Amino acid sequence: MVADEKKLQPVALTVAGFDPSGGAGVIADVKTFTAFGCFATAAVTSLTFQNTTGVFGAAHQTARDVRAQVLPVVEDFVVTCAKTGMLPTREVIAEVARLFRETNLPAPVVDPVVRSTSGYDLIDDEALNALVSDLLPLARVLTPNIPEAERITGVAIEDEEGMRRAAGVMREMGARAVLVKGGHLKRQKAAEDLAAIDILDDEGRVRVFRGEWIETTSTHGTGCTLSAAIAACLGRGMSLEESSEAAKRFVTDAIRRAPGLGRGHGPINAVTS
Ligand code: PXL
Repeated sequence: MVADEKKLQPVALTVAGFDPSGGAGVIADVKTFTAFGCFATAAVTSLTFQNTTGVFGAAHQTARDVRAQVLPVVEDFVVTCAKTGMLPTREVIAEVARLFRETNLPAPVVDPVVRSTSGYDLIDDEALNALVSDLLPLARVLTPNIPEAERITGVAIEDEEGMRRAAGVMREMGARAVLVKGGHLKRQKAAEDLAAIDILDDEGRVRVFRGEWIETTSTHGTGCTLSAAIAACLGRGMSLEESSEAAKRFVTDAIRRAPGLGRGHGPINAVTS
């Protein structure tokens, strides 16, 4: 019985940055994979130096070292679901795209991480271009927030209509599916009840998710947690639509249960109660 359960446990892989303060990156991903019953594996693309008040620097890993982390895992385990987070350089992105093309890794949830909540650029312009050309076509779904969607598409987003338009543009750029997260809308435009809206365009099928808006500064790691939760749910056999809905609920609960740590943008609590 126990052996059977273990055999059935999906293996999840994250390829992302490391946040020593635990709120974002691979620590958030591993907690989230675990909360959804997946066995967590991780490859680190960048060691960041940060806490809730800011990002103070980063030691990006080489493409070779990222490959050297991922390959042994893929050669030994059948990875059921995967996500990418912070991919800091063009070289790392090209290598990660090669790994997804050349191995039996499943199509990843791609979180196009560009900038930290505190305003630190986690990747450079060249890397963003590579992300669009190399990784966007391989993704099961791309999960940009509003600033990321604006930077990728050049579309200025001020409302739900703008989010739909940007999602459509990213689909035209070759993405199979796009989930545009509306969490930044309220801060940008003080729009009443638009803030907790996310829009999913899955191969042209558009769905709007409306979640409760929680007024808080504890939002560090929400993007990492959401994309990891979507990957985990896909790994458990749920559809992308079901996965997105369950992931949004998980993030909303995690924000509500934030531990209240730190003096800046505090972490959320990505665990099941
Ligand atoms: O939330 C974006 C993000 C992703 N990955 C890592 C981060 C951050 C933000 O700080 O540190 C490692």
